[in-house]
Amino acid sequence: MKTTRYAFARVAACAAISIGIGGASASAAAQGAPRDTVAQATETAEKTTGQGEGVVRAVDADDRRLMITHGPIAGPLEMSPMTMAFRVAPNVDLSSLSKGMKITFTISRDAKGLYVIEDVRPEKP
Ligand SMILES: [Cu+2]
Repeated sequence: MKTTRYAFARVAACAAISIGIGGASASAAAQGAPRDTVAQATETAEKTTGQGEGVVRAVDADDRRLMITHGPIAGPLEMSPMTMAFRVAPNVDLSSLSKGMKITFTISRDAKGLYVIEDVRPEKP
């Protein structure tokens, strides 16, 4: 449990950086707007999606976050391989996921720079 918490804290910096790119989201957070509300409100045509592959490192069902070690993500979302935590969309069933599972996933980034996992598919053995 301790290592999981530490890992989430460590990757929070990565998330903070990506959130920080869209300056507007920082001011929204400063005004006390819940992030989920912001994410839903900005679900527009500016949302960009991409596909990734990775391994589940931790499942945080309470905060609806997934820690994933992912490979390179191609396309407009272009990301190099790393371990990071993602927010997970409400429709994704986290109960079917566990540590060590290989997955493919769909992520989106909204106009504010927030990444959300929209879909997760466990890799077939
Ligand atoms: Cu990443």
